[in-house]
Amino acid sequence: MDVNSDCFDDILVDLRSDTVTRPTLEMRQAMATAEVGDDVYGEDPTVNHLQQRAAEIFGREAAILLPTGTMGNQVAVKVHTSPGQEIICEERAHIFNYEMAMMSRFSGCLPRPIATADGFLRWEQVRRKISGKTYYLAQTGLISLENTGNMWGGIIYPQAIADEICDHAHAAGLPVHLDGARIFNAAAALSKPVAALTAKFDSVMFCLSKGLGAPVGSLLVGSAKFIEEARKVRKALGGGMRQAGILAAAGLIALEKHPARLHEDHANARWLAEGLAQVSGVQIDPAKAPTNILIFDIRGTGMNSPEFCRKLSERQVLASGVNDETMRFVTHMDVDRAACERALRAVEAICAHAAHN
Ligand code: TLP
Repeated sequence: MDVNSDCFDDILVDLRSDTVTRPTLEMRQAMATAEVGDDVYGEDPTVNHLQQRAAEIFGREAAILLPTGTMGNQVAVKVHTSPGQEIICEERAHIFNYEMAMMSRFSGCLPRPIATADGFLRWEQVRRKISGKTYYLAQTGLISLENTGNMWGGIIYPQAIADEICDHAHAAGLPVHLDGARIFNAAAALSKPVAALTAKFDSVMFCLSKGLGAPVGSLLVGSAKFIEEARKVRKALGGGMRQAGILAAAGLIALEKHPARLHEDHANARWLAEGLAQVSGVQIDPAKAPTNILIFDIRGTGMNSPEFCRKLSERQVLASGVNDETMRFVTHMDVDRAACERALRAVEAICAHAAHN
């Protein structure tokens, strides 16, 4: 029996997130036979191998495995900042909206979000939000960017804009962190190595558990000194795992093999976006969805997102609403073109039905 099969396989199309993928048979076999040790002692050979490969691929001195992207981002925030500082990020950033206010709770920092028209911070906007050196102002401690931009529809930072922010920030003595949960999607779409996209950042977090399809795991990469500090903070957060080689074994397959297939998810997303753009009441610009995430407006359908999701689920399609008026579809390893076709037919049907009522 295929260990991945379950009773929903034939009917359910799950577009809620690329986090929903289940490990492949190859991953499960690698997990079963992984060499392990106690990683809190630094003795898990499979974890060490994964960390070394991540550091090599990103052209960095060191890397550390963490259970989640959230922990990776928050460990980076803690290492880069001191309590009472501010962190500049974009208004829809994951680090600001979906990480349980941990910048404040754990690092004692105040987020300083900036609204943008297109999801990309520009140096000029950032510059204006950097605190003056007056003694009574909370000082800026960190700038954080996100690539791809999740809630902006998987958009890819133009390299020159990201580089300019990093260069000026460094000149001002400020570190820049990258939430690169889906940086491999950006790299695949641009046919560029992740190292080239991320070279100027002080630290990069990326996820194995999104488009790369691993069951668990994110890595933080940076200088040896930064990662040494990150190891202490990870432990403080309860993220010191023991025989984590079981997870790293699946992660290694995700890291080495799965970047090469991300273009399939992008082609499926583009195909879906083009289909959705034809549906009356749905608004999406396929040209603005370069990777695997589609964010689209459903106001014209007369339905709100909970209703839209409910009607889709009645047709065996799972999706999530970003807010009342906006939906998100995410393509991934476990949805092929046929599944995307089923999802599009479901959208067409519920919208046609809504239009008649
Ligand atoms: N994103 C999840 C949800 O939390 C929204 C998703 O389904 O997209 N950075 C970015 C850009 C992310 O999209 C996510 C997860 C994270 C960080 C956090 O990763 P995890 O879920 O591993 O903590």
